[in-house]
Amino acid sequence: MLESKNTQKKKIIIDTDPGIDDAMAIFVALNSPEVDVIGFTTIFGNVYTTLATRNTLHLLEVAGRTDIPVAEGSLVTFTKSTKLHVADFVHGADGLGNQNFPPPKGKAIEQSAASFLVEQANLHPGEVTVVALGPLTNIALAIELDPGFPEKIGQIVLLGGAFAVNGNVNPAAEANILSDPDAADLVITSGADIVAVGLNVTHQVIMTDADRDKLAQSNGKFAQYLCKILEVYYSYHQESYRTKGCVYLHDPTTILAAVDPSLLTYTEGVVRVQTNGITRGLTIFYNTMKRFGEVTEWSDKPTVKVAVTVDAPAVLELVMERLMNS
Ligand SMILES: [Ca+2]
Repeated sequence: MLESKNTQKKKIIIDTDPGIDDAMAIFVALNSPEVDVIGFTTIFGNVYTTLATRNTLHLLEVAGRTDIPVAEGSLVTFTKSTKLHVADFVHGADGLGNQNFPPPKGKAIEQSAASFLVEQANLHPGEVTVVALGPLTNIALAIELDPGFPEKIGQIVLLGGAFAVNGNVNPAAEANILSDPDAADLVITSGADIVAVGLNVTHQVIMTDADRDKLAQSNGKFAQYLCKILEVYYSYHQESYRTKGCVYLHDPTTILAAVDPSLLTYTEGVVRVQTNGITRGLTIFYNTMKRFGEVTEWSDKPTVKVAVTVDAPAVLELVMERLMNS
């Protein structure tokens, strides 16, 4: 009976690098009745991949959802580079606010992230949404493993890019894209049904100190857990953005774009990613209006949807509700 109910829900796989706002996004997803989280894949980004795996397993133990498989992703970029950007100054050395949680009891499955993604896309063609909250390496590897993956996957909702705004690692680049621009360009031009949620949108969704107080006062287990790890994330924002008492909700906004796409509006066009030079990681959107006189690097590439506006109060309200009623 539960089985038949679940088939009505959107199946999602979360590709993640936890990460404090990843933790928040994972909890929101697990407490969203509209979706059925059928698996996790892990990737470097906020932390190295092995720590991302450990943190994902840990978060599933906190949530009491060790039934969901976790497949470990690539340890290196798509071009096999081991020179990775990790963001311990944003999330703490352990990725989860320097809380030194005990190691998880669970283990990742004996299957790579790319192979798991391909397997699930073949099992449920057109029905699986991948929500990519980190660099796009695993998705690019899935496409390399099975060139039919873009057609078989239902949708890829990705957190990445900075469309007509500055990046968050440097003026050009957003962190997830800069961490593996080659993978990002391959995925975004693959022809898959793609929704890109960039900084232009996620910077509008802000959690304040007052919201954090509400979490602390609620009895929700996710809210209580997050209050333990959020301090590092608030400190980073205060230092980097010269703001006081507020943080951006990048990953939770992206999860909710998969849960309820009507929370955002979108435009459609071709996106290319700069893979070298001082603007490495830059995402350039072409709205396809102008017919250029010459063939460009954007010509004949498939279009993607790019989020342009967000109902920020509604997103925040949903995040709060799902963390507090847990
Ligand atoms: Ca993330």
